[in-house]
Amino acid sequence: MRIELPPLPYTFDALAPLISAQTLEYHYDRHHRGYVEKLNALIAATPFAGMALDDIVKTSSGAIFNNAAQIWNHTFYWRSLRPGGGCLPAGPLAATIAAQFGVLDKLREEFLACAAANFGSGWTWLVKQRVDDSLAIISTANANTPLTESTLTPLLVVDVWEHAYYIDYRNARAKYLDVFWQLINWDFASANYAR
Ligand code: MN3
Repeated sequence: MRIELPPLPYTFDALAPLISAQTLEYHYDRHHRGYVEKLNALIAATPFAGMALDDIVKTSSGAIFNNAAQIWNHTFYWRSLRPGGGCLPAGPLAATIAAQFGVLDKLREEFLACAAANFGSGWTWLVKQRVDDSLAIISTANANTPLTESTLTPLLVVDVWEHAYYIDYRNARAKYLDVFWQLINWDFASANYAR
């Protein structure tokens, strides 16, 4: 059983002009697909062949982990974005944001500061801490992912690897982070929180 590349949930030009079709084409069709192809080559004839992607991420290390986690993280990232943005946190997530941060702009400020400070290549996540349903903002390096932490439920993620923004914004990560925030799929995050 091959690990499959999940379909992009929208067209390459759906996030333009904030994130260009060229960026999405490279990011999805080359980077994301590349991790899938590498993983399938790496796991052939190993005990990981035939395992579900989540289980590979949770039980592997080294190159197999890096490629498997990058597949999972990218699939989660595409779903964290929504063409046109335009929705807001809802339900229990909205209530927890209000209780913990007061206004959404305060969460924005803290999230974007964490993402800006994520040194090198990595991911910045909004997560639910299962112990008390509180929110936390965490950065992970390289392919690392909260999927491996049984105490955390990921809600949304921004990819801060340079390949996510270099075509559109060169080295200006802050400009990319600003457009990321405009495109967040809060319906996805709210559903993850309520789970
Ligand atoms: Mn990426």
